Amino acid sequence: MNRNNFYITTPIYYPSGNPHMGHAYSSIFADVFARFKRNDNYKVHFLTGTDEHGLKIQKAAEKNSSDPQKYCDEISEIFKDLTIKLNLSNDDFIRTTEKRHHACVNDIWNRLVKSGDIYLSKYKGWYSVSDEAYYNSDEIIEKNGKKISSFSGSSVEWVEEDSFFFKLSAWEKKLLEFYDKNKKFILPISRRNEVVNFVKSGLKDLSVSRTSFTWGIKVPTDDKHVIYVWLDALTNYLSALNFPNTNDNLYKDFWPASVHIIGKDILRFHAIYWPAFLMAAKIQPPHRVFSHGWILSGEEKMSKSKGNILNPLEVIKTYGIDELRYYLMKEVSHGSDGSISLKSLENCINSDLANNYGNLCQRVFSFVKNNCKNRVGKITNLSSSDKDLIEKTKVLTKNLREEMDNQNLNNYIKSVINISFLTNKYINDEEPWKLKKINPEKMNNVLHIALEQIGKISILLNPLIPKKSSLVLDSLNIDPKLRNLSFLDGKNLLGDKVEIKDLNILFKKVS
Ligand code: ME8
Repeated sequence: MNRNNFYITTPIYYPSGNPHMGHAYSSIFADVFARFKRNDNYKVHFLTGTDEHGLKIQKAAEKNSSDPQKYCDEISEIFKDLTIKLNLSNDDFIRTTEKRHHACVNDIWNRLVKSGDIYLSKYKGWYSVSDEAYYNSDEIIEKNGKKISSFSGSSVEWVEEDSFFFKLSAWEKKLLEFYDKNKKFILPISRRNEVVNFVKSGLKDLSVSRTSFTWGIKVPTDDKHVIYVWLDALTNYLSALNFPNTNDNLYKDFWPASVHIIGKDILRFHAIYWPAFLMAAKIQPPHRVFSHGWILSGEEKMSKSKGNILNPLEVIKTYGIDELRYYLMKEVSHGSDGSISLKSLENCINSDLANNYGNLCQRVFSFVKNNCKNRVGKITNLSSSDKDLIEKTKVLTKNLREEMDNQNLNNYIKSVINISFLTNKYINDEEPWKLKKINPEKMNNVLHIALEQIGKISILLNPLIPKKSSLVLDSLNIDPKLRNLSFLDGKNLLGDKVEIKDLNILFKKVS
């Protein structure tokens, strides 16, 4: 893969109910990086989709008295619609019931058989349908007379059935070597440590087929078995690149994936099983798995089964999509869990969007309209306060690429909002309204610098608030082709003379 290509994925969602804020969070988080890289002139492929096989989906379909395929067709549409409502810039939406995916899963299965990593035996142990996960006995506790997983809190059932196994235990040492060589394969570091310790404590072989239900991809050589849904689901990242056709441009351009964005509940699958499957199949593992925390409502994970859901579509209707996107990305610290509430959403909209960035844009645009007929001339010279603002902006933008390369979105947002704050302060200090009479040349310089700052801030905020930032960039008359991050390398965004268009109010304060 070319260094200027970037392949990013979200988890593919279970179509087992309506999308909730956790889904919105995972998707928007990935979308921000896809957009940032596109703005930095990378060739980007951004994938999302639905994970449609397994017992969990079969049961959800039965509960709705529906055939699983019909059920998935309906719910998958709802998730597809979510990508539009969230303004995701995904290049593809994969469904694991598609033909291209079946072909890919079959190929991976055959590779694992060929490498000698699969054998037939019998599974006896605990299984959680809601997590689609096997658990060891020491991971099971009892609560209110029910057996549950101590890891996820989901209820488990005892399963005994014929099953093919993947020789995961044989990959223990190779996985540890792989983690050691690729220090940033799992981020944040706390999650990496968790995984390394888990692998060091010993891996058991993994059951990779089920015989007690039928909704899945059949094992190519034994149709009594369906392939374990996680082996099936993880493979979506390859089938979307037309694997096994390794001559396909998508595969050549984008594999290995730059980063899989996932929630911490599915870290084991991505950071242990997936690289082991791939190494066994003689395919390079991805560069990174980034595991974000959970969105909490109070102290609990927000999820359908817990009934504590803030509906993203309702929030979008009331507050707006850019507002929700910004809030989720700003408020939840990305490696850890975060609580969300309508109150803190409103505070965030008011403080960062309405009072800071929105106010900066509004005051400068309306001043230039009312006092300069929307035109600002060339900068004639720079005062010490102009230089100070430019220098501070340079310092704050210096590490932004690196922050984004490490998924440090919180630091990124902090720096950008700080630039906006400093620019507002610069306007307060320079008082262009007083300069109009006493020093129009200086007023022109101040406004030019303020517009340049607004342009840069808008491009930097674009991955987070694509709609509103584009309105500002349109009003600044910046050609869409030039809305990239080359100013980080010292280039100016605006020409010598600037002609702007009127800008309507961007963010209304909420109370
Ligand atoms: O796990 N906060 O699908 P899924 C943050 N099909 N993230 C949350 C969340 C919350 N409250 N609730 C869910 C699956 N998520 C599999 C993925 S990938 C090959 C297969 C996140 O619909 C969760 O962590 O249950 C996961 O990353 C994503 O939403 C999809 O969850």
